[in-house]
Amino acid sequence: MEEADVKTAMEESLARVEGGDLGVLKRGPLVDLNSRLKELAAEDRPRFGQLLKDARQTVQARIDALAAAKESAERAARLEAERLDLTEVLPGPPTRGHLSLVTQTRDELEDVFVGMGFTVAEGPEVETDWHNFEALNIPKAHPARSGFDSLYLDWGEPESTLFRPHTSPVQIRLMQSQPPPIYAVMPGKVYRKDTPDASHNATFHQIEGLVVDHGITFGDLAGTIDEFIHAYFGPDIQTRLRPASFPFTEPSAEFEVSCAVCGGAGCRTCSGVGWIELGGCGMVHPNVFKAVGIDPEEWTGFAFGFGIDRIAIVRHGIEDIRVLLDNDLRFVTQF
Ligand code: 2U9
Repeated sequence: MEEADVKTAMEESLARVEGGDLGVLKRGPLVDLNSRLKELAAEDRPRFGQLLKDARQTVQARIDALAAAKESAERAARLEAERLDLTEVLPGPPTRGHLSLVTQTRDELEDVFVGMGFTVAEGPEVETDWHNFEALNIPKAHPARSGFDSLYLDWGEPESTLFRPHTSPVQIRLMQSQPPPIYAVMPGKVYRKDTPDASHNATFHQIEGLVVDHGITFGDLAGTIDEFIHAYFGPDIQTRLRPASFPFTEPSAEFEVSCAVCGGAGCRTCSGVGWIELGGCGMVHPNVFKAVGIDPEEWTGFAFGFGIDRIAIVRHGIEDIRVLLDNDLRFVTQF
């Protein structure tokens, strides 16, 4: 081996690097020379060893430079491809955002109930099986459980924790945290394992109410519903109650309003019947009171619940509930 061999091997290696072979120090002429070091006389080996090392360092420096250049070119290309032009200036005065129709409706409903002497309570969106079902007189085997299409979390025991499918567990927490009398509404987001259609979203908003006091009757319930419906929809709307069945109330009822679109004559919005079902209500079941340690012999109460999204589309004559979540500006800017 001559010094010239090292020089030639280095030049060839550099040429291969320029040609794109960035692995030339793993398999290439300098590697071959290195393996021939042992053929040299012992006194020559250190000198050639050093020469080869210097040559490898020169080649490695070029490899590093090329790799860095390649990476920065790729990055520049990626940035260019992903570039967003945020400089567009729309003609006319700047537009301002506003609260969504659902939030506006929730605020209006809260105002109505606060005006009637209710407080507003909130609770967690992820609930325990006990707060959501057991305490509400819906034990494990109850057929109503399957009707909730619940979304369970992979957390703790199987089916012990879920996204709440209604805001009723907030009433349970409230009754546990303070003694009666209670006059409260609970608005909030709820989750069901539903396929969205024109009248259902899988996530929607409810507002429920709870009154617990001495001597509360079904008449108080009917009067309260009538009052808030007139406060929200205006004086021309009629309300009515029809018998229903819920595990957490007894007796139970559904409440309906006369169709705002046709005035009760029958149209597409009310499916020709002149009435639109808004929600459910009833007298709090004694088992629910027992679960939270309230004596059902001393206290009575009523509860009601309805969808905020639903009441908003009825009030504004919107045919498809899904537009509430679409964020389509043609819809959003109308409210
Ligand atoms: C407690 C006791 C009783 C709340 C009630 C309903 C009937 C009801 C649904 C209507 C449409 C909600 O938006 S919706 O899916 N609600 O039918 N809710 S009685 O009863 C309670 C709640 C809590 C402790």
